[in-house]
Amino acid sequence: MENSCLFCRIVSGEIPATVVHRTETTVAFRDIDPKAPTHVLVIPVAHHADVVALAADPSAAADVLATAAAVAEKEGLTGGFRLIFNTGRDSGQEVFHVHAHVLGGTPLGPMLA
Ligand code: IU
Repeated sequence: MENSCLFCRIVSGEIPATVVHRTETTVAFRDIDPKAPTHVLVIPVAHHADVVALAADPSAAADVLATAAAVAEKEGLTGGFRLIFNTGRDSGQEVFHVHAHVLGGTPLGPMLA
């Protein structure tokens, strides 16, 4: 838990979020500025700045992926979905507590259009 980290404060419940799924090691909540009909962020409870740091914690990484899959099922994304980890400056990453964006609910088109 890092007090200055917004997503750590969502994990602790100090900052409200619309949580759609929670496990012992992960939390999934709706993005406040959704880019698709379903736009959920999946985060590990443990603070890791980005996916490079998450990769050093294979158990947490696997849990994030399993929660993303559970969210897609719960949200009824039977047509598929997109999973994005923005990582570092060039990606536009804004929040430095790793999060997987689960996007779906409509055909999303080519990723880099
Ligand atoms: P990024 O991958 O770091 O660029 O994405 C950060 C996301 O976090 C972005 O889609 C924001 O809309 C979202 N978000 C949020 O859901 N709740 C917040 O309080 C803040 C950002 I700040």
